[in-house]
Amino acid sequence: MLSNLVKIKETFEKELAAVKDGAALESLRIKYLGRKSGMMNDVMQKIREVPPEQKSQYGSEANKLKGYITSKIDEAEQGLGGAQKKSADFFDVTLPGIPPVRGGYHPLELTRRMIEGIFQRLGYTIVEGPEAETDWHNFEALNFPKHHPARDMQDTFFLENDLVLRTHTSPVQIRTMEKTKPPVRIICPGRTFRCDWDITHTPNFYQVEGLMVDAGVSFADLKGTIDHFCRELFSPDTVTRFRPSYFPFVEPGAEVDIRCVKCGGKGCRVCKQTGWLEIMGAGMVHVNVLENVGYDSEIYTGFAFGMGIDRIAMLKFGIDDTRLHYENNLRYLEQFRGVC
Ligand code: 2NL
Repeated sequence: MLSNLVKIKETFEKELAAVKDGAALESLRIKYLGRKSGMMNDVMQKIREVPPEQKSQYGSEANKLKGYITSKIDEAEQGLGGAQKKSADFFDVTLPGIPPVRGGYHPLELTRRMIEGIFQRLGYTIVEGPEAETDWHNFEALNFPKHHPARDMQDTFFLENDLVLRTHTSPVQIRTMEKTKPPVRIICPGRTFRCDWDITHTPNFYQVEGLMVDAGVSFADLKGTIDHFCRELFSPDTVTRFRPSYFPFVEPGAEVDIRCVKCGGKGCRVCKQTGWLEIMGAGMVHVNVLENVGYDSEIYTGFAFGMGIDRIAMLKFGIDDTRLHYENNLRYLEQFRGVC
C-alpha cells in the first residue's frame, strides 16, 4: 500500500517535469487533486481497505503526498508567470459593469417641476423672489385691509427692519408687475412661511402661484387655463368645479375642486365622501391690486391662482400623510428614483 504512494509520487514528478504551459498544469492538477476523480481522492478512499495496524501510517503518508503535490503544482504555477493563477487582480473585461446608484428627485420637487412644465408649455415664465419681504409686497399691495387677521402675530413671522417671512408667493408677482408692463404671464414657485404648526400645517411649506394680465383677460380664460392644467397634471378626463370664495387680492374669487381622483366622484375616504378634492384658490386680480402696481384697470384685467405643492403631491402620488415629505425617509423617497 505504501509503495503505491511512492509510485504515485514518482509518476507525478515525471509528469510535472513535462508540463510546458498553464493548460497542461491545470490537467495535471485535475488528474491528481480533482475533487471527484483525482488520484489523491482515490488514495484517500482506499484508507478503508488498509489493515488496522497500518492505517495511521498510511493516512499520514497519504496526507503528506497530497500536500506535496499541491505545493509543487502551486510552485509551478508561479513559475509559469501566474498566467493560470486565479489572482485578485485579474480583471475580466467581459463582465457587465456595476451601475452607479442614481439619486432621484424629492416628490415635492418632482411635483413643482410637473406644474412648471405645464405652464411653461403655455408660454408662462418662471419667476422667483426674496423670502424676506416688505409689508408692502406681502400685504399692502395685495389689498389686505390694515387689520386683516392674516397679518396677525399668529400667522406671520415678523423680522427686523419691518420685514416679514413671506406668507405666500404673491409678492413675487407684485414685484414683477411693478417692473414690467402687460402682458404678464408668470409662474412663481417658492418657499413660504406661516406661524402655524399642527398635524396638517408646517411653519414652512411650498407654493406655486400663477398670474396672467393683459387687455381683455376674462374669467373664461381662467377656467380654460385651470381646466387644461388639471387635465395635463392628473388625467385627460379630469372634471373641475369652481366655488365662490374670498381672498382680499381677487374679485371674484373661487376655490377650485377636481372630481375625486380616487373614487371618481362616488365618495370615499380621500374626498371625505364629497366626491370632490380642493386643489387651489383662484380669481380675477382685484382692481386695487392692479392700481397699486400702476396698471390702468380700465384697460387691463388679469387672473391669478395659487396652490400648495404638498397637497398636489399627495393627490398625484396617493399619499395620505404630508409629514412623509419632511422626514427624509429613504424607504419612501427611493420610490421616486428615476420618475423624472
Ligand atoms: C391659495 C390661494 C391664491 C392668488 C393666490 C394672486 C396674486 C396676485 C394678485 C391676485 Cl399678485 N392673486 N394670487 C389668487 C387667488 C388665490 O391662492 O389657496 N393658495 C395656496
